[in-house]
Amino acid sequence: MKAIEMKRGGTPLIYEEIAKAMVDGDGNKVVNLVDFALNQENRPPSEIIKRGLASGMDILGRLYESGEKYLVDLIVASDAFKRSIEILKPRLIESESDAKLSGLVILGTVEGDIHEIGKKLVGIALEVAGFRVIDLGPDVSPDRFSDEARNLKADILGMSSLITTTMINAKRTIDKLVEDGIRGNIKIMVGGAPVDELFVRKIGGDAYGKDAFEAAAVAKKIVDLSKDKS
Ligand code: B12
Repeated sequence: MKAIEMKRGGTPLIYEEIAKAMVDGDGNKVVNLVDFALNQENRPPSEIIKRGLASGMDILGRLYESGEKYLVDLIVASDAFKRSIEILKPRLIESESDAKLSGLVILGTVEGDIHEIGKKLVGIALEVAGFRVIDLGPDVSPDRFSDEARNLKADILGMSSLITTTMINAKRTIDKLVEDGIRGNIKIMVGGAPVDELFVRKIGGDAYGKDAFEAAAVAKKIVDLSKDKS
């Protein structure tokens, strides 16, 4: 592959090329460009995610909303995103990992919602920050969240919701933790595109994170706060 030139002003074109290949639905090209950016150009994995993959997915999401792209385009892009994460993950953890264990986080997408790319990125960012992460996957019921939280004695529960109508299942999960008597033992973070700080506060959560990198910073903060209290 030819060396990737720099845009005027020094912005590497490779990120735009990754985003464009996502939008064009060329999954193999996305994966090849990610591999090239990482291994030939030594670009930081976090930048490849933010400025390439997530940026492409954002553009695609808007085109889907306006009817110019279809569900099948989202599926192709999601598959390329997930394959790219597999390439980037070992390097992210090796280059940026914080050696000491910060605590145990269980993560999942709320009931009724199958979106999981954002959650996977949050999981990686938390591992990089030194947390042990157990990912329960998508479409997790309040009962299962509560059972796992109790059995695993998790420090933090992270819930993701990408669909407006399923956001309420984050509240149902918190209610279930209260009902099971374990709400006081665990900190709760909620995120996902339609979620905001106000919503998290209203449903009785502890923290909101706007993206994977903020999620890791916030997780460290709430774990430290709970340690200070004990
Ligand atoms: C990719 C995608 C899909 C893929 C998902 C593949 C997968 N395995 O994940 C597929 C094609 C399967 C899909 C299906 C559907 N989708 Co869709 N999808 C998207 C799209 C384009 C991108 C989502 C994404 O991956 N973004 C990239 C990641 C990196 O960003 P992110 O998810 O926002 O995550 C970041 C932050 O939010 C945050 N975060 C996320 N989770 C958490 C958790 C915690 C604890 C914290 C702190 C932070 C955090 O950090 C993440 C990383 O930085 C969005 C549009 C959009 N712009 O969001 C629509 C979108 C979410 N989908 C939508 C819809 C409607 C659907 C379907 C119902 C469509 C249908 N008719 O079948 C189905 C869902 C069925 C179901 N029951 O779940 C709507 C939701 C509308 C709404 N507000 O309710 C959206 C907004 C598109 C739209 N505008 O119409 N989708």
